[in-house]
Amino acid sequence: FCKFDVEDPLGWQKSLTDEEQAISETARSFCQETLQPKVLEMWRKESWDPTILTSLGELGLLGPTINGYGCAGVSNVAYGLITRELERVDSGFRSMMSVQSSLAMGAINQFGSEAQKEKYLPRMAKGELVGCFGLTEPNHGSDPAGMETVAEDKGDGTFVLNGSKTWISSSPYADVCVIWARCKWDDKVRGFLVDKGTKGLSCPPIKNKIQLRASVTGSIFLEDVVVKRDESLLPLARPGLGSPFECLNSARYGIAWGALGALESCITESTQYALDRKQFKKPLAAFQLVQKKIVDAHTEAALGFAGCMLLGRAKDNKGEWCPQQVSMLKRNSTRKALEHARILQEILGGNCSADEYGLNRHVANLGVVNTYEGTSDIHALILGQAITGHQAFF
Ligand code: TGC
Ligand code: FAD
Repeated sequence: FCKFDVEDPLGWQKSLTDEEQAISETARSFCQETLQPKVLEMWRKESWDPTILTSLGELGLLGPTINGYGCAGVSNVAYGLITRELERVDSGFRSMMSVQSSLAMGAINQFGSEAQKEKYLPRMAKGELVGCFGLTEPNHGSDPAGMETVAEDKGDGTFVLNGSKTWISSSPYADVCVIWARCKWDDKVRGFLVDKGTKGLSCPPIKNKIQLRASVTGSIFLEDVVVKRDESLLPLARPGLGSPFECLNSARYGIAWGALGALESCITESTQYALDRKQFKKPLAAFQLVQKKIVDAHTEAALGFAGCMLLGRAKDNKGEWCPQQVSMLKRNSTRKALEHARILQEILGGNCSADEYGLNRHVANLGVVNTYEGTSDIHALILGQAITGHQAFF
């Protein structure tokens, strides 16, 4: 037999390449040495620290799967390892990175013109320019097909955008907003790039969140915003929702890894607490009920990572993968992480109220991680349709 490895019970990490191992270690060192000491103050103040993105950029961790344009061009497994390390500290940091990388840079890389890629991607890869992704609207979250934001073609090489987006990660600090809007001429959704400072664009923050406080979230208001066709329209985005959903596939895949990173952090902290704290003259860790909580969480984290690894390798080997697999893992990781983080929180007793314990932040954050990028129930319906052949959305 091999020795039981508490850090990697099922041995999925043994198949990482040397490069993936090195990227994971780089990400872990940065997250533990630089982000971990900052997170509590950022959480309390709901603050934004621009040096986080520039530091991630210096390490080659932004838009990491993109080839060229100053990006590292690493594997999808490596991308998952990065989100795991960021979310081990706080889901807000992973959110910041995945919105920049998968949603904003991803949209420009996949659907932008060469000029747009040259203009934005190298500086976004360095973290000098911040991107955001505006899909959700006040009246349309799970059903973006009902989108009310509109684009009108003025016939002189310009479009006029009107509408509003809500709950948009990083929008108050974004230098470029990816805006999905319904085009008046054919009723189809297309993507537009809108630079900060454009007349009629405003992105106020949404303050006093009770989850994800270490990530800044805002609205986007577009009032008669005039943009130039060549500079703004993403020419390769297919008319319709398929293109924004392709960006979501990548971000949801990253969340599948990241949420398990948050769960790992909860396991580490609660296990140490259980070893240190004594009741009835014994460490909490010596009680059967406490051990069961820790074992159940370990098991789900290990199984979850094994699934993420399978999907990551399928993506890397240009093998067969499909969005429903991403839905299954995004849903499973976020549900299991939230369920078990809540159970592990019981080990802290009255300290479950203290924000100094990262576990309490993770429990709060994981509520929103279950919700954005498609709620748990929306992913259940995507899978339900694939399994039964019946769509049950409406
Ligand atoms: P439906 O008719 O099924 O599809 C419309 C078109 O899209 C295509 N498609 C996809 N393409 C690529 N990948 C996917 N995953 C795709 N899913 C669908 C589809 O083939 C079709 O193409 P075409 O060529 O026929 O036009 O769409 P529907 O309107 O019925 O919607 C289905 C539903 C409910 C599953 C979808 O609307 C959905 O996923 N809703 C959830 C919305 C969501 O996830 N929003 C996320 C906003 S971004 C965010 O939350 C960022 S959080 C910050 C962070 O990540 O940290
Ligand atoms: P709703 O769609 O109103 O859903 C409410 C409830 O109804 C949910 O439980 C849902 O599962 C359920 N429901 C809806 N339809 C059905 C159905 N057909 N059958 C059964 N149940 C149903 N969006 C962006 O575009 N960009 C971002 O950067 C971004 N960042 C975010 C950051 C934060 C902190 C948060 C909280 C949200 C963010 N979002 C972002 C928005 C997020 O994607 C949406 O909140 C999410 O898609 C859900 O939409 P909604 O809030 O409108 O909920």
